[in-house]
Amino acid sequence: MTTSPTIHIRGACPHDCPDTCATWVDVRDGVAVGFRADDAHPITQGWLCAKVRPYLDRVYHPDRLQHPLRRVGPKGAGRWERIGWDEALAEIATRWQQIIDTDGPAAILPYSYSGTLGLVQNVVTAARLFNRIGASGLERSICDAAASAAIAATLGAKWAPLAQDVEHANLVIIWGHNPASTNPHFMPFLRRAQRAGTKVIVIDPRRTTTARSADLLLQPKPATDGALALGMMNIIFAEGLHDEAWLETHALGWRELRERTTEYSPERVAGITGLAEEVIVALAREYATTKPALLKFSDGVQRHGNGGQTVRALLSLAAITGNIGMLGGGIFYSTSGYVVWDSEAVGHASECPPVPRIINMNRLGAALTGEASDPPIRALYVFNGNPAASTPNSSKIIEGLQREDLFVVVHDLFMTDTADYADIVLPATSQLEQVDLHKGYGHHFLQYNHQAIEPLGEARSNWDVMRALAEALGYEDTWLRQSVEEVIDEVLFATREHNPLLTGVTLERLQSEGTIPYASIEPGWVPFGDGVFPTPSGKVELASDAMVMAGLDRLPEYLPPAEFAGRIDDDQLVLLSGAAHHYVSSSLANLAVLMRKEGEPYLEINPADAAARGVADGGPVLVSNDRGSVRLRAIVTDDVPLGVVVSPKGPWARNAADGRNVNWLTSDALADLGGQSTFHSNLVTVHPVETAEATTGRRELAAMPGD
Ligand SMILES: Nc1nc2c(c(=O)[nH]1)N[C@H]1C(S)=C(S)[C@@H](COP(=O)(O)OP(=O)(O)OC[C@H]3O[C@@H](n4cnc5c(=O)[nH]c(N)nc54)[C@H](O)[C@@H]3O)O[C@H]1N2
Ligand SMILES: Nc1nc2c(c(=O)[nH]1)N[C@H]1C(S)=C(S)[C@@H](COP(=O)(O)OP(=O)(O)OC[C@H]3O[C@@H](n4cnc5c(=O)[nH]c(N)nc54)[C@H](O)[C@@H]3O)O[C@H]1N2
Ligand SMILES: [Mo]
Repeated sequence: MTTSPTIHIRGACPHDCPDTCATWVDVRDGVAVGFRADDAHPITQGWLCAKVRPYLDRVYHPDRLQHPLRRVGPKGAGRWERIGWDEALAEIATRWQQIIDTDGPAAILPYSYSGTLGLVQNVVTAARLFNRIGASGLERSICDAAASAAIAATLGAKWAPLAQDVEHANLVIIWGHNPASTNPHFMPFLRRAQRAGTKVIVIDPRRTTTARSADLLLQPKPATDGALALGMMNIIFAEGLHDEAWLETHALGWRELRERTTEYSPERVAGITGLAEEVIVALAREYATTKPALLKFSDGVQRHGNGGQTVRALLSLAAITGNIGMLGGGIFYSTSGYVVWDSEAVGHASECPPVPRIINMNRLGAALTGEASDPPIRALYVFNGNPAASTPNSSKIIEGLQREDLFVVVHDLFMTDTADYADIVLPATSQLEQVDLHKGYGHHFLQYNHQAIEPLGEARSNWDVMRALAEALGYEDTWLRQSVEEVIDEVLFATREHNPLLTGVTLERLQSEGTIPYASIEPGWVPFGDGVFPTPSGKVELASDAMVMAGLDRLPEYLPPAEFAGRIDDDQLVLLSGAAHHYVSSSLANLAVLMRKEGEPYLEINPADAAARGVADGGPVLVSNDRGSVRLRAIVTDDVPLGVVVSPKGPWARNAADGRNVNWLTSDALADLGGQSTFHSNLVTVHPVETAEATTGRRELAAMPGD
C-alpha cells in the first residue's frame, strides 16, 4: 500500500482576536489531518490558543451544514427540507425583488459582523452587493465603536506599539482588559518584561486570569474608570508631575483639562470608585513617575453607557504624562489603523445608490419590532454573525425574527440560534475551504490564507454566495463577478497607492510568503514618534470640537451610565458579561471539547451576595431584569466583588435547557459615543431557582457604582 504525501498549506486564523495567527494545514488525500501554528511567525511563535487548537473538530463537525435548507414548519420549529442552490438563489432573488418593488431596497437589511475578519469574506462581501441594491446600511457598533471614535478624535488613528516592545516599559497598566483570554499571544511578551522587572497593574472589577499574574489588582466599581482616570490626573497636575513641555508642544486643551480635573478630588473619586484615597494617590504617582508606562486596554472598559468619555480620560492620562511617542510607553489599544482598506475599492459606493438609512446593529430587536418603520424591514440577510446569541436584548430579536412578514436568510457553517429562525439556511465554508487576506488588530502583519481543502458538501464561501446572488438579481458590474484573488489585488493596489506601509506588498508576495510585515515597522518603532498626530490640529486633542459635535462635553468627564442612575432596587447587582476563555463570541461554542472545558453556562457571585440570597455554589440561579431572565449555574467566588456578578458571552441558547443565554439580560441602550453597545451596564437580580418566583424582601445594601 502506498501513502499519499502530506502537503502543507499556509493559512490565517480568521477569528475575532487581535492575534490573527499564522497557521499551517496538513492535507493528505484532500483531507485536513493537521492544523498547526507557524513557528516562524514573530507573534504566533509556534503555538495556538486553547480555542483554535482543536480546529479540525470545527471543520469536520458532524453538525456542519452541507446543503441549503428551506423552512417547512412554523418559524423556529426546526423543520426543514433540503433544496438545491439554484432553487435557493432563485427564491431569495425573487423575494428580494418583490420587496424592492413594494417597499424599496431600504426594506432589505444585511446583518454581519465578525465570523471571519477577512478582507474578502467579511469586509468586501458586506459592502458590494448591498451597496448595489441600495439596501439599508448597518452601523457596526457592537464591539469597539466608542473607543474607536474617542481615539480618532484624540490621537487621530488607531496605532499601537509592537507587542515585542512591551519589554521597554517599566510599568504596564492593563485596564479593563483580559489578554490572557482575549489576546493570548501578547502574554509571553508581557511575562518576559515582568521577569525583567516591569511592574504590571490590572484594573478590573473581576479578578481575571490576567489579574492573577499581575503585581497589583485594583477593583473599582464598574463604569467608574473615567472618574478614576480624572482623579489620577487631578493628583498628577496638583503635584506638578505632568509633562508641561510635551503638552505645550503636542496637545490641545491641556489647561482646560487641568481645570476640569480639579472637580475630581481623591476624596470624591474614592467615593465614586470604591477605591481608598491612598490607593488612588499612589497609583497616580506611580504612573506619572515610572516611565515609560504603557497603558493597554481593549473593549471591556468602553462597553458601558459612559464608554466614550471613559476612553478619552484614559488617553488623556498617557498624554499629560508625556508617555505618547515614547518607546515602551503610550497607548496599546489596536493596530487596525495602520492599514485601512481603500473604501471605494472595497465597496464601489460611488457607483451605487446612496445608503438610504443606517440601522444600529445593537438595536436589531427594536428595529425588527417597529423602530425601523419607514419602510419596515422585510428581509434580513445574516452571515458572519449570530445575533440571536450575540446581540443585546435577545428576546426582542427573537420576537422580530418570528414576524410572519419578515423573510430571513442565514448563511453559516452551523444551525445557530439565529439560523433556527430562518426561512432559508445556506451552508458556509470554513477558513480551510476558502481564500482570504487578513490583517491583525494586535500586530503589524498581513496574513494570506490559502484554500487547503475542497468545500464540504455544497458549502459556499460568502463571496461566492454574493456573486451568485448578484447574478440572480441581474447585476452585471465586473466588481460583483471578480475572483477572490482579483478582489484582493484591486483593494491592495488601491490602498497601497496612499499607504506607504504597503510598499512592495503584492498579491504574489502574499501568496508565496504568507506573512508580510508592514513596511518600515519593526521592533523599536514608536507610534506617533515624530510628534505628529493625524488630527485636525496635528496635536493630541484633549479638548475636542469633534466630540462636541458628537454630543459630548468638550472635555473628558465622568457620568454614571443611565442604567445605573435609574436604579430602583437595592437588591440589584451589576452584571458584567465579557469574553469566555474557550470561545470567540458564540463561534466555537458548539465544540464538545471546548464546552467541556468552559463548563455549563455560569454566573460568578461574591460569597456575601450569595449568602444574602441563599445561593449555593454550583446551584441553579435565575438571573433577571425587565428585559428577560436566564438560568445559570452559580459559582460562588471572591474573584468578583460585592455587588458585581459575571457571566461570559458565547454559550448558545439552543443548547440551554431554558433556550436562553446571557444576552436575554443585556441592554440595547447605546453608549455616549459611536452608537456603542453597553454589554456591561446591566442591573440584574439573582435568586436560587427554587425561590425564583417568590417575592424577596429588601437586602443588605450592596456596593454599587455611583454610590
Ligand atoms: N477567548 C476569547 N477571546 C476573545 C473573544 C472571546 O469571545 N473569547 N472576543 C474577541 C472580541 S470580539 C473582543 S471585542 C475582544 C475583547 O477583549 P477584552 O476587552 O479584553 O475582553 P472583555 O472580556 O470583553 O472585557 C475585558 C474586561 O473588562 C472588564 N470590565 C467590564 N466592565 C469594566 C469596568 O467598568 N471597568 C474595568 N476596569 N473593567 C471592566 C471585564 O471584567 C473583563 O475582564 O476579545 C476578543 N478575543
Ligand atoms: N453578552 C455579551 N455579548 C457580546 C459581547 C460581550 O462582551 N458580552 N461582545 C460583543 C462583541 S465584542 C462582538 S465582536 C460580537 C460578535 O458577534 P458575532 O459577530 O455575531 O459573532 P459570533 O456570535 O461568533 O457569530 C459569528 C457567526 O459567523 C459564523 N461564521 C464564521 N465564519 C464564517 C464564514 O466564513 N461565513 C459565514 N457565512 N459565517 C461564518 C460563525 O459560525 C458564527 O455563527 O458579540 C457581541 N456580544
Ligand atoms: Mo468584539
